[in-house]
Amino acid sequence: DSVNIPGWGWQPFLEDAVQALQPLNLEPYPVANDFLYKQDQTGSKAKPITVTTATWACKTDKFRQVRAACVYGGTAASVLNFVINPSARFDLPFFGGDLVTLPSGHLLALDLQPADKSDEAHTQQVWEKLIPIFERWRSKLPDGGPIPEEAQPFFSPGFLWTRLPLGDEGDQLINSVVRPAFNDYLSLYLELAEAAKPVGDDRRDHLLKGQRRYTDYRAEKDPARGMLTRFHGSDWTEKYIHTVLFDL
Ligand code: DBV
Repeated sequence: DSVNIPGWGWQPFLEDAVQALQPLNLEPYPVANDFLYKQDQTGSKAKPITVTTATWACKTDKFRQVRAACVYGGTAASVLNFVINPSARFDLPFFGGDLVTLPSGHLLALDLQPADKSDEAHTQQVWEKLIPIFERWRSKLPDGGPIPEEAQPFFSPGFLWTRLPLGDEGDQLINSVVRPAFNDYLSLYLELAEAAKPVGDDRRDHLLKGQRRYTDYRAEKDPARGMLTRFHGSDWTEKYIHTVLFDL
């Protein structure tokens, strides 16, 4: 029902998310076997490191796809990339969480990302509720620094983005700030989804177009491409990105 990779540090976050989704009627979201659990060796011949990429996915009546990409390669990498893709029948943003540990430190991103940032009917109600939550947690974290200009259309003003050092100091902030922030963002998202009413065909088509722009951008610019290619090869990685991670 969840993912179990021995030693994987993001397990509690995925368990919180799966728990929060429990009240919904979760249906299976099929993922081909080769992408459900992929294990390879990386590193040198003398010091091989086993890397595992596992995928958890489901859907509901309002969510086209809920999926977690979980990567664990010991000290080399540990990632939870968690995305909720709403059905275009509902005027909802995406839920996006990117929790990344690399030898250089932690990179943490949380957001409710718009399908169309310029559309007030799509953004205003979300941002009103999101910004107070964002302010509360942002004040407790260092800023993650600039993100590419071209990525701006896909982020909300509630984009929580930080880099933390490895070790006790980072771990403390992950437990006391990042985990509750993740849960606050997710519970706001689920609250918005619960209240959402189906939209008409024209609105659906408009939202779908925005969702496609977002998904195409994420697939094209996936920052994990290099890492996944190193771990599992380019054929597997391209298929994973296009048919599982960003499959709209
Ligand atoms: N990012 C993904 C998927 C991943 C993943 C599917 C399966 O979209 C991991 C794994 N993100 C990942 C890795 C890195 C980042 C970085 C491995 C480090 C890349 C590296 O340094 O080699 C947020 N993630 C990033 C960066 C940003 C985001 C801004 C830094 C990019 C850079 O410095 O070039 N990802 C981005 C984002 C969301 C997201 C806003 C949604 C909230 O998932």
